[in-house]
Amino acid sequence: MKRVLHVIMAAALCAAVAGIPAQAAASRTWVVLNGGSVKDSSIVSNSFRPRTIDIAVGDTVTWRFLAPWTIHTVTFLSGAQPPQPVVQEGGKTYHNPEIFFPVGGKTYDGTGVANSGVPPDPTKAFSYSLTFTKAGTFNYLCLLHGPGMGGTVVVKARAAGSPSSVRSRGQRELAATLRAGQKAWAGWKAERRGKTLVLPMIGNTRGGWSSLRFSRGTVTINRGTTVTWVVRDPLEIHTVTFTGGEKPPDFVVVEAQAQGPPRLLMPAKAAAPTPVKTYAGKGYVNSGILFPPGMPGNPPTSFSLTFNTPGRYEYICVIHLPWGMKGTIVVR
Ligand SMILES: [Cu+2]
Repeated sequence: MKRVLHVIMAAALCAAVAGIPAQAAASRTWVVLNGGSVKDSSIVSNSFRPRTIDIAVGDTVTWRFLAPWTIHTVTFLSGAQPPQPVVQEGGKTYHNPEIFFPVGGKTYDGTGVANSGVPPDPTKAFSYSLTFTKAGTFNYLCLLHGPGMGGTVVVKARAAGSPSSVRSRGQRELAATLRAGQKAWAGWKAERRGKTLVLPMIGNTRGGWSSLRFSRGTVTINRGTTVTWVVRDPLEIHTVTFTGGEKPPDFVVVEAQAQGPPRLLMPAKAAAPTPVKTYAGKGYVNSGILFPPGMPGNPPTSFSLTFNTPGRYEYICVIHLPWGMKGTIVVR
């Protein structure tokens, strides 16, 4: 009996000792790629790569926001509702500071909000790190592109993979994401419906990519044609804006405050539609913000203009001008 007890105790001791290296292993840092684009920014990754990672309690995840123009957030809401995109103040519209500025500390235990905020200088690389102190499965999203742009961190007693293999998996997944977007974009076509030409703006949640272009090259139409731009991308908002020679409005205007963080104005000029149905090259004409299909409240997803006057008309998306989102309509 005594002997049996010794064997059991020895086995228990072995198990305990075997458990020690896992618990005492140095905590590790895992990298997740945030955003990224092809060279001319025509296709962007609106995804986290890898989308799901397994880590151990005490490990850190670093999200690398790939420069330039990775305007995303990494946000753990712990079940809370995402903040509204804009707030009204004194008759003006502001981008919600709860989205744009960081919230929370350096660790996350599955409770409260942890938000990276938007990179303060989107021309430069940026990173955000969180150390996970409790086991669990934690979902996060980009507050600007979510919930279609989301990811999961699975925190266990120990992690199966290695940071280097996860890092190369992220790079492979990002490359595949951009290739899928390029392939879809290569097959893009305008759609003719009688006297209307439809220009779809495309993207794909499952694929994790968006196209930031209006058309493949110049679109040539006969006078009397109506062009309809329509957002079919579940991840992005856009505008169709003919500036008529004016300086394009910014989508985010930083207003410094005497104290605290700056306010981020969304100028009405950029966001609001102009009540114009035809275009002949004069004046400022704007679709206002066009939204992905099927959003709550059914905000506009498309915009139409009829062109009766021959000419060459250039337009932009005021949101994605830094990515080179411009188009040209030639009317004959
Ligand atoms: Cu756009």
